Amino acid sequence: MPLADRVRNPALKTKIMSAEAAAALIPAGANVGMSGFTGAGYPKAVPQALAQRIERLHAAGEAFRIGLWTGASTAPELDGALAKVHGIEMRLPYQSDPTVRQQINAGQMQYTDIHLSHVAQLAWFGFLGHLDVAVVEVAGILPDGRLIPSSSVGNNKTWLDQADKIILEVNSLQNAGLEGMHDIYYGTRLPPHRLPIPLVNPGDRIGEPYLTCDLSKVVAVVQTSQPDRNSAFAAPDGTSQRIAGHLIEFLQHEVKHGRLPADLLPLQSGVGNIANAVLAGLNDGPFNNLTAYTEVLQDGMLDMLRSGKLSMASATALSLSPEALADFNENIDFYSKRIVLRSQEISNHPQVVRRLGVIAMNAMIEADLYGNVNSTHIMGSSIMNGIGGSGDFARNAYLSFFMTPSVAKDGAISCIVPMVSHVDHTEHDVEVIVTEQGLADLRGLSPTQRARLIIEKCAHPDYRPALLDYFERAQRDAPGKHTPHLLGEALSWHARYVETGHMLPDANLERRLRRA
Ligand code: 0RQ
Repeated sequence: MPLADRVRNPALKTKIMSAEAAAALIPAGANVGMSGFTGAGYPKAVPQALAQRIERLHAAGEAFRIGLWTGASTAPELDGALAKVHGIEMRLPYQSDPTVRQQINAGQMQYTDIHLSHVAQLAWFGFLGHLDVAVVEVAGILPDGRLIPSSSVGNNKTWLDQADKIILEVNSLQNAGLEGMHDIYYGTRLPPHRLPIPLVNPGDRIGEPYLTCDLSKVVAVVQTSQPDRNSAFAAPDGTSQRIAGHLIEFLQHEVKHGRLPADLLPLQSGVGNIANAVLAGLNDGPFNNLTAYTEVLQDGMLDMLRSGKLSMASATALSLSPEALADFNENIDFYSKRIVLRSQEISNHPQVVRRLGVIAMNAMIEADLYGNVNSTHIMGSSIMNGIGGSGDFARNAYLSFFMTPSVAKDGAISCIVPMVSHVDHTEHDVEVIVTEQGLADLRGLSPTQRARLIIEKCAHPDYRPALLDYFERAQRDAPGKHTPHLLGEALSWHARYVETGHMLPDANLERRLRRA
């Protein structure tokens, strides 16, 4: 559809202006709710124009920063551009941008890392502050003013409902065939008036294909024609393939023992290399007629839809490489019958995740001997990305996997440690831990039973003796024998890395460090 035909509402046509003019409508100190989820469907022109404006104002000695709220991560044109000019005061609920990360960890930017399903409710109750402006990318505007959502939905419904002013970016490069793929549920009520969400199968449509907003709040319509981030995925490496192999073998074992149906249960998969390797493994694996109830639909899921292994996928965003996007655009009629894109409060809703019995598969930074998982922090104090949707799914899933290579930084750090340096998922939410070494099924086990299994199955052989040594001494010397810890020593694993650059797998380390 040509650019001019994307804005079909006469009143909104009169609001068409340049990105610069639209960016000038955002006041200093505003909280701005922007679209965007895992590099899909984020506004491209207005944030860059805003960044240029901020740069000019800063050069003239004027203070100008905003609160930036999104669905999840965005891209260099949004997070990157605004961070580079020091234009973000507060960021929420998720990020994965190197400049944003650096400024958060330097204490120059506030960051509120939130379960993605919680954001809409927090905004509705005003806990995040007042939302001044929404900047939302759409694929088109219908004659009656309804909005065709773009390649992600995220929190757009909430931002459009809550903001005082709305700026729409109409991106003509988004496939016109996206129309009809979305399901926007307007039935959410606030407590105590909530009703069950009427979604019982991953592919159910319970809402409408369009976003709506109060048209009198729209202050600008900006036309763009720019692609999403579309990062390429690295081909699965040996480590990821081994992790995927353990996981798929375990699923087969569960089917054999009648604990999972032959077509499994709806899948949730995080993003990244390991997740993609698992999906590639499932695509070549023995299971058929699978479904997905997930947050992000990446290349691996598209492959499974094409091969017929996956019959239906529900998500809130697409996150595709350039090759996968080309395939998606070419075959959009095929995919639009098999993909439903929803608001993130529904794609990640605890009620629905529990009802469907989702199989959650997420990556982590480290796990400890008792099954607590750190997904967000490096060495306990520096943020990597954020909890994202991992908690929404892990806590409520039928089966919750956390996966990591057994070591990081070329073997200098063990990803299995005595005590995690930061806890995102507690021992109560983590059911299966997988590394390339093996898989530990922790269900029904006590803390000490878990510790033995995690060391035996998941730890790298270089670190196994030191972990076992710690565990045995903790069992002997800890005051409590339920979750035995030597508190003074537990986190010294991380301190050792900071001091020595290597998390020495040697139980005599302390003595040696004292001698050095
Ligand atoms: O560092 O970037 O300097 O090389 O952490 O690790 O191995 O590249 O793994 O990209 O799959 O990310 C948990 C961060 C894994 C991600 C996490 C270092 C490592 C590297 C990244 P470098 P990898 P991945 C749905 C689900 C939370 C959100 C979530 C994530 C960097 O999966 O953000 O699950 N999850 N969402 O070297 C020190 C360790 C380390 C370590 C890894 N033990 N100690 N550094 N690293 N382990 C999707 C959404 O919610 C949108």
